[in-house]
Parts: sequence; C-alpha cells; structure tokens
Amino acid sequence: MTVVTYEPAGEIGYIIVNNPPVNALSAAVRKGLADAVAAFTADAAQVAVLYCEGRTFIAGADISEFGKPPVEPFLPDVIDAIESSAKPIVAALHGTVLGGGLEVALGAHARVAVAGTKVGLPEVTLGLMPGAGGTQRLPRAIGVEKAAEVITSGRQLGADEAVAMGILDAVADGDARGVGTAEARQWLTRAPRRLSELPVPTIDTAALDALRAKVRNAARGQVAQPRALEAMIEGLTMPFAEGMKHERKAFMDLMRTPERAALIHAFFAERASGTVPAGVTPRKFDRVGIIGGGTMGQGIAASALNAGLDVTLIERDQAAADKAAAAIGKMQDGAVKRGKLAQADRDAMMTHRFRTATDYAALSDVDLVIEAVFENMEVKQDVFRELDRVCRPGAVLATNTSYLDVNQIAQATSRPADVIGLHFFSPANVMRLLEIIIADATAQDVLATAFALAKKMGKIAVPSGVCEGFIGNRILSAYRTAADYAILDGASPYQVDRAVTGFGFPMGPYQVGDLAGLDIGYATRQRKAATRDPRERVPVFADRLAEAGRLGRKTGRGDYIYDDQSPKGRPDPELEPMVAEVRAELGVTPREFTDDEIRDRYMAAMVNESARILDEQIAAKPSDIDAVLLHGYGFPRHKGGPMHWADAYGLDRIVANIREYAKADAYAWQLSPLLERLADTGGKFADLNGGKK
Ligand code: 3H9
Repeated sequence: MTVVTYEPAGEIGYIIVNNPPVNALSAAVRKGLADAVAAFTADAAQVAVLYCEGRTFIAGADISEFGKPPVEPFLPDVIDAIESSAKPIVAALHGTVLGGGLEVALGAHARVAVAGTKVGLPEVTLGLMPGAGGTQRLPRAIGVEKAAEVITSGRQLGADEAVAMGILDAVADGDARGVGTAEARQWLTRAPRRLSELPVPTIDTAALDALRAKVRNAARGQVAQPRALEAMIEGLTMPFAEGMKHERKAFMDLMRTPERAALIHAFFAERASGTVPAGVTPRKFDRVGIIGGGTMGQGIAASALNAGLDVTLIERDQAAADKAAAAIGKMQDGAVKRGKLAQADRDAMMTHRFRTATDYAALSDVDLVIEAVFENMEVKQDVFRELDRVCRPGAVLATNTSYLDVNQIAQATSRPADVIGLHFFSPANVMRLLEIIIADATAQDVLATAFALAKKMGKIAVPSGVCEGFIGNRILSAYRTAADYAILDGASPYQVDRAVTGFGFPMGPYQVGDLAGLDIGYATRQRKAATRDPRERVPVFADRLAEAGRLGRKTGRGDYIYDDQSPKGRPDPELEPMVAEVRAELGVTPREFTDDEIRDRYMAAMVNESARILDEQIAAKPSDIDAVLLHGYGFPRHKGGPMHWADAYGLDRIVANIREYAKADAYAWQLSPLLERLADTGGKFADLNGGKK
C-alpha cells in the first residue's frame, strides 16, 4: 500500500498520508514524506498542502517500532526537508495531532486545523520527549515557558487554545483538504516562514525555576519530564542545528530507559485487553436501566449519560430517587464547570435522557440493566428475579458486584445466558477500569455487548472469570494480607505505607483502607471466619480498630488521625502500642523490617497471586492483569504493571524470596506453579501475552 502520495493539481500540490489507523510515522511514511517533498520540489505547484486521510492527522511516531534498531530516514531529517522546501508547505490538521505528528506540522510553514482538532506533545507519557524538533521549534513559536508546560504535561490542547498560544495559525470548518486548500491560496505569493529561523525568546528564569520545581514534584520517579525540560533549555542556548542534535541525544537516552519500556507496555496493554469475540455482533444497548442510586449507581448513570445513552434509574422510594437524581445532576454541573460538557447538553441529557422510577416495571423495554445494590447474595438474587420478570427477552442483565459469584446471581433468572458482571470502580464516571465478568452461561453476544458498552463509555475493559474478587480485588486481598503479616511481625502501618508509596503507588494500603472504610475489611473477615483455615493468620489489630469504631476517614480516625490540623491524616501515637499488645497476645516477637523487604513481600504476594489467576484462566493474559492494576489500584504506570515489573525484576528473584518467606509461614507463601515453572525455565510473563501485549 502506498502510504504517502504526492498529487499535482496545478498551482497547489497535495502531500497525502494514508497509513491507518492513526497515520503513525512508520519507516514507510517517513520515506514517503521525503519522496513527496522531493516530488513537490520538482513539480510546477507553488504551494503544497500536507494532510492525512482517515480519522486523524499523524498521531506520532510509530510506537511499535520503539525498542527496535532505528531505520532511516530519521524523522528530524524528514522534517528538515519539509522546512527547507523553497516553496511553502501548509499543514492541514484534523483529529489528534500528537508527538511526531505535531513536530511534522511545526516543520511546515503554516498550520491550519479543522474545528475539533487536538494537538499535543504526549511523549513524556510514554517515558520519552519530543525527538524531532518539538523542544526547539515550539519554544521559538510560543515562548519558552508555554512550550515547557506543553511538553512536560503531555496534555492535549483544543484547537482554539492552540491558536491562542500561537501553535496553530487558524481553525476553520470543513475537511482537512478543503481547509488546507483555502490557506494554501494565501501562500501562492509568499515565501516559506521557518520556525527554526526565529530567534530564541528570552527566558523568564523565575518562571522557569517554578516550573522546574513543579516538574520535579510531579515526576515521582519518572525521568522523562525533568529530562525533557532540561534538554529543551540546554538546546535553546545552542544554534538550532546543535540544539536538534542535543534533543536527539536526550531522546535516544530516554528510549533506552526501563520507564520507557514500561510506559509503552502500559499503552499497548490497555488497548489489547478488550477484544470483542470475532464475528459476534453486540446486542443493542441504547436504553439502560440502573438499579440502585448510591455512589456506584450514580457514577454508572453519569457515565452512561455521558456516553449518550438513555438512563432509567430505579430506587426503592421517591426520596432516594430524588436524592440520586440531584447527585447525578451535580456531577454533570461539575463537568460543565470543568468545561467538559456544554450547559445545553447537560440540561438536555438530564431532561430527555434521564429519569428515575421506583417500580421495576419502568425497565420493561430497556436494552441493558446494571444492578448496583448492596453487596449481598440474597438481595442481588431478589433483584435478578424481579428483572427476569419485567425485562424484555434479550435484554442484557448485568451485576456490578465486586466479589460475589455471578453464576449464582445468574441462577436466580430463567435466562443465565443474558447475565454478565460489569464491575465498575468508584467513582464510576471517573475511573476508567471496567472488569467484565464472564459467567459460565454468558452468551458471546452479551460479552460483545459489554465490550461495546465499555468502548462507548471510554472505559478500559478487562475480561475476568468468576472467582472471589475477580482479578483486581483478589490480587489486592493477597498483597494487603502480606502487608498485614509484616505488621503482625514487627513493621508499622506507617512504614508499610512509606515503602509502598516509595515504590510509586499514590497511597499505601493503610491510607487506602482509611479512605474506603475499615468496616469493609472487617465485614469480609467476619464473613470468612467460619470457613477460615486454622493456619491462616488474622490481622487482629485491624479488627480492634474497627471494633473501636475507628473506621478511617469517615470517623476521623482509623490507622491515621484526620482533623482540621491534618485533613490528609497523621500517624496516631496510640496505634503502635495497640499493635504491640496484639503481637504480645499472639506470642510474636517483633523484628525489624527494611522498607525494601516490605516492598519485596508486597510485590511477591501481588505477582504470586497474579500467576495463580493466570493459571486458573481467570485472566486471559498477563497484560490484562497489568491493565487492571494500573487503572484500578494505582500501580505506578512507569513500572508497567505487576507482570511487566516482575519480568524486569527477575522471576527467579521473586521465587527465591517466596521460598525464603515460606520457611516462616508455609501456608501464606504457597508458590504458584506457573510462577515457579516460568522462573525455572527462564520464561517471562510477557511470553504468555500471545503476540498481543
Ligand atoms: C513520538 O511521536 C516521538 C517523536 O517525538 C519523535 C520521534 C523521533 N504508533 O488508541 P486507539 C494504534 S512518540 C503505533 O485505540 P483512539 C493503537 O495501538 C508518539 N500504533 O484509538 C490501536 O491499535 P489496535 C507520540 C498506534 O481513537 C490503534 O492505533 N504519540 C499509535 O482511542 C487505535 O488506537 C502518542 O503518544 C502510534 N503512535 O485514540 C499518541 N497510536 O487497533 C498515542 C495509536 O491494534 N496514541 N496506535 O489496538 C494515542 O494517544 C491514541 O491512539 C489516539 C487515538 C489519540 C491517537
């Protein structure tokens, strides 16, 4: 397939890129661009319009080429050829103009965009920095501080903001070819205007220092942001050509970092998870019913409304329904305030696409129902019996349970093939993860519907088999247990939180516990007490907190104290004596833990449980587990997820650690046969991704 064509058309020529899906700058596109510029030079046309077919202008370098030996022509040289053209080249943009795509546009002599276009330099989100002139041309176009903000944030800018900043010359309605042609006519008698020839704007050192501090604080172990900023500044002290070489070197250095490998793994992992079964057509899901207007139901309702769906929310009485409706309205007001939703759209959606009801009969003609009521099997089964009675044949019946057996829920109906789990994460209108729980009888087109719904809602969908806690909560329970045991043996919750945040999680397990409420874990332990294996140790200190009414943030006290003086929590001096008392009662002689040992135990538990989940085929592939932990549990993205991290850390080291821990507690540290096998044979989790990440 020809990925770039040059089309002569009189005084205006067209350089057309066509490399689906996102016109990434593969080696063939780079060569094609260089050849097209040469063809334009040889042609009689006075101006060229560079635009793309398909859904977007060039969305960046071809990420799948990263980590492989670079192939000529290199992008900086191609862009240099564009910029050096003696005749003007107009870049006509649409879609998402990102990374190398924006750098190509910055090499052109004018930039116009179709309304709705977004632009940005997101390289830092992949552990990289602009490597084809972005750090040298952009500051010359818009000033150093603004360029630094765009580069280090990696954010996407709307076309209007980009025009106001000076990144784009104009925005217009129409298609890229039309918009580009109109602009090109203005350039028939004009000489090219090259950003590389502009002087370097003066640098406001105070503003720059403030930005440096901000970047350092936000980076939390990531190397790309600070490196991008410094490489940009250093390059700007040099002549343009030298600055470009300096940028390239920094880019290539970052290309070799483990953070870059992890971030690109994360990028592909989250796109490889939600594969719709081949040849299966999803059912219709325009009209959605939601049962339960609590926090979860509200978030799901907002998410469905934002996806353009029609929502009927059922609550037990009118007062509860009104409360839920008001809360959803408020969420949408927030979206209006943040500029994410137009006021008129908000009003229209709440008036015409949203309603509440107290009678299940209101769900008689919906296409899909999501149940989000109290986590109790009897209650859920009652709901599904009702749904079975009122819903039309073919309606998809979904439960938002976070750990209950979806097979048992399905059995309450006469149509288990229509039942599936949709495990949203709270707040459901913000969190991108959606675990899709496939029960024994779930029909393929019901599964396809769930994936289609997730896509429409902008969620990252990960399929999971049925087990207690599914993928995420089951793994969470394993690493939380490892943390509890470290405390029983001598560590403090504060040290565990420090070790875990030191690894890169935004919060440690005890900070998370306080946020979620300590009554949740307590209730789970109570529920499991009767069937607990006597060899399993119990975190009695956690029970003591809950029994004392110290339930976390909501009661002002849990593992931490929360008050006006420390709204985010401060250590409680009474905690350690209480834990010491528990250890004494259990006959444990406390020992010292280093932060590294705590981290190793925490990660070993996470990886071992993940391997079990793979062995049991609860998760389809390791990268799905990475996607779950990255998007539902705060796993640091620049470490790629637990499976990617484990491969990089060394499976043999993890296995050796687990064998060592098992000497003291063989029951808690049972090695996963899959993990053992991989370590013994020099295998990696990545080998199990089956070509897909
Ligand atoms: C860079 O440019 C470096 C330069 O400064 C210097 C170079 C020297 N490459 O996300 P989607 C695939 S760094 C290869 O589902 P959407 C993606 O895997 C790069 N493949 O669609 C998926 O494949 P599949 C800077 C790519 O509409 C398919 O396209 N650029 C690339 O939700 C559809 O993707 C970026 O960081 C790529 N660059 O979102 C932009 N991009 O169908 C990264 C996508 O097999 N990309 N694919 O699963 C994005 O942010 C989004 O993909 C985009 C579209 C917004 C473009």
